[in-house]
Amino acid sequence: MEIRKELFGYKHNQPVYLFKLRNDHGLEISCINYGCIITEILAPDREGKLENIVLGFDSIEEYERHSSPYFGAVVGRFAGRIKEGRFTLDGQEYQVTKNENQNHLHGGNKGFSKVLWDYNVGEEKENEISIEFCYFSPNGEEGYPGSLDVKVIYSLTNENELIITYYGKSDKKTLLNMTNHTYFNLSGDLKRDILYHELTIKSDTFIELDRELLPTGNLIDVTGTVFDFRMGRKIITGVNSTHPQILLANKGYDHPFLLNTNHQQEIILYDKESGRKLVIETDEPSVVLYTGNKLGEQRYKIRNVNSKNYLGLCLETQAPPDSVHHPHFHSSILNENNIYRKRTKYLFASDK
Ligand code: FUC
Repeated sequence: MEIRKELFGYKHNQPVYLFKLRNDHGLEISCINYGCIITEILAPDREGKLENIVLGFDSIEEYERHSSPYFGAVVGRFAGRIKEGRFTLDGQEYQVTKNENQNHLHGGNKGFSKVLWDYNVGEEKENEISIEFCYFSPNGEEGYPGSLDVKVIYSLTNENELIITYYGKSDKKTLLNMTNHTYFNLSGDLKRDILYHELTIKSDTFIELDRELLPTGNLIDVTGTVFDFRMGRKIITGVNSTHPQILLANKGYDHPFLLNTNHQQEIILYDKESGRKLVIETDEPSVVLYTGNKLGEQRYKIRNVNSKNYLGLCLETQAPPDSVHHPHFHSSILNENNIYRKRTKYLFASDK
């Protein structure tokens, strides 16, 4: 197994590095220390052919120009939306950046996804290589309370797993809810869109959204709806439906699902044509499924392919959005000097 480091570009005259983690089977994860962005994942199809299965760019300029889809980035401090960017902790009111109309989204203007992180190549273990990214977020950054230290570790194993571990610690009570915003497309080198990908999610319940894509607070039973992924379902069956929740999210999914189990193959994405299969296990309480319903709004190239809706889909393992306004949701409050630790594992398999 090996890690290679290359210069990727410059941000404010500071070098941005590209790290390529490769295991003995040729599986390769590329990431940069700007936003901890995963730029490329080369994974085998059923014949063993390695092709890229994520949306990403080859230059820092493109990531800056097209930042709104958050390709491959770690988002935080808070993944998802906070209504009006306002919340109260211990009687103290806080206003965080309103960067999507009147609401807060994915940590604000820069958040964690548009800043440079420090990096360390992890100690090599027998079956695993890793890269660690660290960031210090000062008290008040984007309006959030507390000086916060965060660390994100990407580990690649010889079992074709990527393990993402997130750590955080704040000197003041705050909110923390990080995720990775990779868009997967298992067809390989973006040959097709994701509409015929089949997705399984072990979830009985999803969170209803309003027109601004904020949770209404209602938890809805998936039974008998296009939100029932328990037995597997092709994305197109939902996108083509007239379910009001699908129409409101720009003809697609952009919804949090509460997970029934943890660490038990709770999410499986499968592309029949290539045979690629992605199996996700997490300790997070929910996953936001976003099917790229807005990727066609602007015209640009993603590695020679025109951006368009449904070119990739995100499986954002995280706690539910806007939880500060819904006491029955899993809380994302991090107490002073407590340790935040979350872990999600992605297995790149095939149906062979
Ligand atoms: C997801 C969605 C959003 C959004 C963004 C890029 O997490 O919830 O609606 O547009 O990604």
